[in-house]
Amino acid sequence: MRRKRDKRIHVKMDQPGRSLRKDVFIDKADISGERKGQNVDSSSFKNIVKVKVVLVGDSGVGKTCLATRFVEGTYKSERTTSLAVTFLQKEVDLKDHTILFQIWDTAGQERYRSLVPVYLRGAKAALLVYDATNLSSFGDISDWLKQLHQNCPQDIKIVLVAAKCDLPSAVPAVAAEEFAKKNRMIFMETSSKTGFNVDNVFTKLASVLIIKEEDDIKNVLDLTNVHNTKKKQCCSS
Ligand SMILES: Nc1nc2c(ncn2[C@@H]2O[C@H](COP(=O)(O)OP(=O)(O)OP(=O)(O)O)[C@@H](O)[C@H]2O)c(=O)[nH]1
Ligand SMILES: [Mg+2]
Repeated sequence: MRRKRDKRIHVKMDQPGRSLRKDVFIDKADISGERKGQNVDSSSFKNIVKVKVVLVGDSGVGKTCLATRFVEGTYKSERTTSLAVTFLQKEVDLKDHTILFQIWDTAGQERYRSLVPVYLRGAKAALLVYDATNLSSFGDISDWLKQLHQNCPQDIKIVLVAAKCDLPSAVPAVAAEEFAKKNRMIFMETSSKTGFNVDNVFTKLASVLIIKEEDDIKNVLDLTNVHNTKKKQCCSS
């Protein structure tokens, strides 16, 4: 029987990116880009877009449950506080693209805060998570947003995620929606317990990222065309 591959990697606090467990699965070729073009049947060619997505928010808001529900389709109600950061990955197919989400699930505990900026570097997307049953976790999202803007690329795509929406809410959804709109974020309510909207968060993110990818390609093509036209004009005169 084939062994199921573990998609999770625990990363040592002071050495981000280093795998601690020998038996964990990490497709290094995915990360280095070596896999591109391999085993690809030209009739089913998909444009692979790799996206580093970071999960941030206070401790206990439900980041790990969200990532685990999305990647493994499971939910555990026992509390396990994350240590530093955990790495998971999953592909999402959308139109003629495959988005490879490389998920960095950060620890929300105060003692890991100084490490968070290291993990945010190069993130193309972020899930800013608060606990809908906990008003103070919503109060802290401005600080998390500041961290994201200080450490991530300017054009990062952010989803404000209300977690634990299967429980009675202490945060009015309209307030969260307003905050998201003001700060150019997408807002989504989720429950990792029931699975409500969890996949949709990533599908929505994938569609926004594909639009951006297509715009970027179009801009490069436009620039190349302008350059070639100028060159032709120059040579013909
Ligand atoms: N009812 C309900 N409880 C949830 C849900 N998601 C998470 N929880 C509970 O909240 C606890 C904390 O969730 P975690 O995902 O570990 O929180 P975290 O944000 O990763 O916390 P840190 O790792 O400390 O940063 C879980 O053990 C669950 O008991 C949800 O959708 N519904
Ligand atoms: Mg966690």
